[in-house]
Amino acid sequence: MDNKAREQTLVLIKPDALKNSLTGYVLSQLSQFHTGLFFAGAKIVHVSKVLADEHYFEHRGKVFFPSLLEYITGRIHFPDAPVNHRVIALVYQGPDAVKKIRAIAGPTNPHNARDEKPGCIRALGTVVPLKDAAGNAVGERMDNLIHASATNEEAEREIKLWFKPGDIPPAIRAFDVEVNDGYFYYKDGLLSDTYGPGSICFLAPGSTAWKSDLKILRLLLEGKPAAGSLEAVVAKYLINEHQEES
Ligand code: FUP
Repeated sequence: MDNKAREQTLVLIKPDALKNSLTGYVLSQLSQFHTGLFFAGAKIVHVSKVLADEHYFEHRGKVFFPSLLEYITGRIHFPDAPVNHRVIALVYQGPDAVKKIRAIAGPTNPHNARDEKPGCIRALGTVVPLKDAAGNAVGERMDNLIHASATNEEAEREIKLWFKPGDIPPAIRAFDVEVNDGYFYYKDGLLSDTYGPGSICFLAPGSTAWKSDLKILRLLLEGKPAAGSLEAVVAKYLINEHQEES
């Protein structure tokens, strides 16, 4: 397979799409028949706050950020049903995967989507005004049904954030992997290569990991700066390991 054919993109079917029973519609819109792309990976994910924060890290500090995290973790649409705090994460693969899926998803803001591209998926979303304690409008949250990677670089970062290599069949993996030869433990935001009470072993010798993750972990163990955060590496290993308090 050449590099073009290996192109991958991440799609998240968000909690508002799940609540409104739009999963079938989204999958149909994105199907191989319409896009020429095929599934490389799929999983149901209980979105932890750490995973949400890493996924949307470029929006940290913006007025809508806290509400965006509440939304993607499912707390907005299922306030009384933690069992429904989940999204469907998908990897699509094939030539121009990023561009094709973004085109079908449509503009970020559902109001713009309706004006500029009626019929796109996000045209069925909604925009919710955000207010401060005094009731003044301070921004808006866009409930736009699906996430779709915006560039190939973002697709690589996002796929490696949501998926372990083992979630994707070896023959269709697009990013380098390595068989790990060390122990990596995590506890309270700290990384270690030795076990301590309460720490979680998230990678053991013999398991296959993204090469770039192992590079980050080895540098962090040596106390050196790395190309990514510990949380961004660990978050995927903790996916579906426990249910967070709502
Ligand atoms: P996109 O790549 O289309 O998902 O768009 P952005 O990265 O710009 O935004 C990420 C998410 O933040 C989108 F789902 C929409 C949301 N957002 C808001 O809720 N309010 C804003 O003012 C801007 C973005």
